[in-house]
Amino acid sequence: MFGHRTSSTIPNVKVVGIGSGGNLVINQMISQGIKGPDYINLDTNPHFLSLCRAQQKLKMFHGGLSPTEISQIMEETARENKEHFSKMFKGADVVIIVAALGGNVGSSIAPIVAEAAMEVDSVTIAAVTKPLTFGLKDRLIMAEERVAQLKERVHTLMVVQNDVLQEKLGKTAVPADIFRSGDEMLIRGIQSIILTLIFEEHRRRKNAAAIGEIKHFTRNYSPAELKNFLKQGGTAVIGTGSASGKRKTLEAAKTALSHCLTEQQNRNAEYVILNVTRGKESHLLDVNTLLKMARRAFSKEVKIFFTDTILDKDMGGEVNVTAIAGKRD
Ligand SMILES: Nc1nc2c(ncn2[C@@H]2O[C@H](COP(=O)(O)OP(=O)(O)OP(=O)(O)O)[C@@H](O)[C@H]2O)c(=O)[nH]1
Ligand SMILES: [Mg+2]
Repeated sequence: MFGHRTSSTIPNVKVVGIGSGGNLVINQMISQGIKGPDYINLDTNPHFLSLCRAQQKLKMFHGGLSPTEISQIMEETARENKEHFSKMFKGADVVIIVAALGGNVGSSIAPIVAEAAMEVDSVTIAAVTKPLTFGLKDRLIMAEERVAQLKERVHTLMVVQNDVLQEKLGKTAVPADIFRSGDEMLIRGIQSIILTLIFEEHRRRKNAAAIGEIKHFTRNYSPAELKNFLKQGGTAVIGTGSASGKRKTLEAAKTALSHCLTEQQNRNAEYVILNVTRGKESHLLDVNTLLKMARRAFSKEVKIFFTDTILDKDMGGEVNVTAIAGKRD
């Protein structure tokens, strides 16, 4: 089912953070207790790396260089280190590369790390943020170039656009709010993929409690099928919503789906990963209504990978819904 592994093996997922933004996301995922994948921190700053939390850390050297030199040198160094990256990914069924584009480290190294992951035949996903436009046009142009490079070098590319988040959060939002919201989006998107890919197997082995507990799947749900969609090559957008109160699941789903729809190109999504996470005390009410809502948003034919997860951590009465809408290019 998953590469060379047998169908009874839980797929190996590796999530690698590159640069400050990417590694902050990894550290938060670890702090939030998101179990399942192997985490890797990759950066050039030894002090920053010493504060990072993954089991595996990889330091790339650069020192005493001017900002204009850094990007090029870093790319060259990354290329020289490609073998290390490949070794790091050996045996991974899925590699998820996380970076905030617009700086030097993540932007320069991520495309080469992606090449390494593709070469070891892992399903390769990049989950990145694009910087805010204001005042920093150069950063945005550079980030656009890196997005284009990544698109050529990964199977599935997920881009969170900080500009879109800024519009949603309104005028009073400061950059820190936008970054926090972007990080949260990446975290929830990656978590949904992990849950959907590996929970079925955990559930079958009756050790789902290692990560949480899963309640429902849609009929014909198959992690292998999701892996195929992710491998077919394309783009995906992430939408998130949270709500409490009477119609919380539907409200949270509406917000998550409508965020996906603001990204026009995904109106014709071929698949949607729809994940509900909630505390023990919340009840998931109407799965069919939820699925209908997703079909109405996209199309009748859209393939929905639905998971409903009860997490150990106390979520109070709140429900989170994450939607990832993807399509081939
Ligand atoms: N998602 C996220 N983005 C951030 C954060 N802080 C800054 N950014 C944005 O991410 C871009 C890249 O910043 P970093 O992640 O620090 O870049 P880097 O890859 O570490 O490279 P350096 O230029 O060496 O710092 C910046 O231009 C900001 O737009 C954050 O906390 N989270
Ligand atoms: Mg940095």
